Amino acid sequence: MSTNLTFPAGFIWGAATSSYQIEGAWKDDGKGESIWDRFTHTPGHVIDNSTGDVACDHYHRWPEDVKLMKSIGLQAYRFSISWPRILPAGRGAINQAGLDFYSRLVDGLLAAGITPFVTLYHWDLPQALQDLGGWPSRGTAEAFTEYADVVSRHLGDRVKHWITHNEPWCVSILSHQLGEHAPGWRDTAAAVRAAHHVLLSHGWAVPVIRANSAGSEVGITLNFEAKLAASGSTADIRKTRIEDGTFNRWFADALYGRHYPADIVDYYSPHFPHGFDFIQPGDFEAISVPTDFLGVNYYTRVIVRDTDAIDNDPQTLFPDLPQTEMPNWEIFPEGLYNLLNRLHFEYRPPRIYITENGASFSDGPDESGRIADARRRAYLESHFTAAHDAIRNGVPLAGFFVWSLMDNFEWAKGYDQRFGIIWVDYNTRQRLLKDSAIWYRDVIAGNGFSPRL
Ligand code: GCO
Repeated sequence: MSTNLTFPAGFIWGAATSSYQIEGAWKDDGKGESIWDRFTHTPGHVIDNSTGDVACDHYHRWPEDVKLMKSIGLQAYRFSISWPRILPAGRGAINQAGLDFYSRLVDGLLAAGITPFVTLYHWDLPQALQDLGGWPSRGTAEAFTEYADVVSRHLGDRVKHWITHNEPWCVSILSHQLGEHAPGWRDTAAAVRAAHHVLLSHGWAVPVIRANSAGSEVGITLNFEAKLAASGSTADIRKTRIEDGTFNRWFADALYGRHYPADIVDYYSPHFPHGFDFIQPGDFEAISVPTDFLGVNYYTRVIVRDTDAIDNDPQTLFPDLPQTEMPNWEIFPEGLYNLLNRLHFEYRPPRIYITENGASFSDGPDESGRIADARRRAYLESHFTAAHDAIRNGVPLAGFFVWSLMDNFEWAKGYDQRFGIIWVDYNTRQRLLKDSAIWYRDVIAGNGFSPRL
């Protein structure tokens, strides 16, 4: 028997994108260079050496994109602002054309009845600030606060939902320790400093945004992965705890007033022979400023095995687990349920939005132009169900943003991975609704759905 899953009244259904992944127009109308422009223009960083120079050309096609959002019935749209479009040199002179672009977009969304959720930083740091040291340097946190001030002063009358940062783990560890994202560093100490300054800049920006945007909600988006030890061995369990700590707890603990977790401070300390001297008095108070919501990005689970431990026994083998087309991204909706409960019970954010969840599947148009992406629909359905279960369990989940509104530039994976509920033809830039978008339209209209069992 299929049960109708109805969400609470007022639950917000949306979709998400980010500036560098969709806008293109990388040097139009006075925009400055970003670290992603520099990174993609340097061969070897992106799987197919593609760039976001044109991407989905959303910068020019946004009116059509807003129409598509309206046709799906989206209630909210999460997008990010390109910092170097607003402040080409990172600080100082304002590029009015950049502000005007976002101002028109916000007006267009509001006219279509779509609530804008603005992310201030989704990774496209002005290259000029990178040249001064980037996130490992404290000055970047000051610059971010000025940037947040400029944007919220200009859009704050109409934008009432603000996300300071998207995924500080990616900004810091993935980009500065693992070298996979811009600026491509491999320096653990720099990565930990970057993480601190990203969090600090969040803390400094929140009161500034509040002052400029009366009655607004302000929060931050973290990415979480479910981490599971591959076996009951001491080595695997220890490694899993460290992965959970560096990925999940480091950020949430600091934001919710617990400073950094002691076990991970120990873990990082060999990289800081002179101590964590980049942490200054007052920093943790700033970082743990109360916020209105926590944004949660969730995609997958990671099974952790300590391959360095020589005597790592016993070994447990997992059967083939269902995956999306992102290499090794398992489909694990229970992880979302567990995560939402964990966040609610451990950190008590007043409200949670899932600011990203979705799946990469490459299904494209058949001869009639139909895109039968049944696997994406099934992925979303299972994760919506997990979200519904969490709400029933008391989690204050207030909205769900599907990643992504449209196929786009998937960072180091280039255009190979398609996360959109809208298909983008990268030759013509034509857009087509996939079946998942049509199904999502019905979910939104009915504020729920009947799961296919
Ligand atoms: C992230 C980003 C998105 C990605 C998405 C799929 O989580 O990496 O917020 O920009 O495109 O997550 O990988």
